[in-house]
Amino acid sequence: MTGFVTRAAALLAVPLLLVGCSGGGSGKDTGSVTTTGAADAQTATVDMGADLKFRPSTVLARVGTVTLTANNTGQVPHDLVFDDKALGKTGTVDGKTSEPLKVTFSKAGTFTFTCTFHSGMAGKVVVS
Ligand SMILES: [Cu+2]
Repeated sequence: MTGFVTRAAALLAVPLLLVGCSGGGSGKDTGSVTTTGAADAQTATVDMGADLKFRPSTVLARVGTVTLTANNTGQVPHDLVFDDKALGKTGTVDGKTSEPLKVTFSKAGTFTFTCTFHSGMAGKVVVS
């Protein structure tokens, strides 16, 4: 009577490598810029032009405070409004003017913004 029951431990090794590589597709993508300056005094400029796009459409930032300069290079008014209202928004930025928007990011994540004047005019701040 030598009954050995061997139970193989099921090793569920399923590496899920989700490689986030969004290779284009969106016509709104106009590249990225990385903020400069100390964490609590980062700066970056986002242009808003006649093509109704934010340029660049992605700002790479660190946790901290960023002064985003919304710079209207065109003639028609734009604004920059975060979807998360707590992050803030500019007023109307008339043609050939700019307005600074100071935003504090307390955690990492992707924070999207739009122009309320132009449907589809959008960008994001990626905080790491
Ligand atoms: Cu606009």
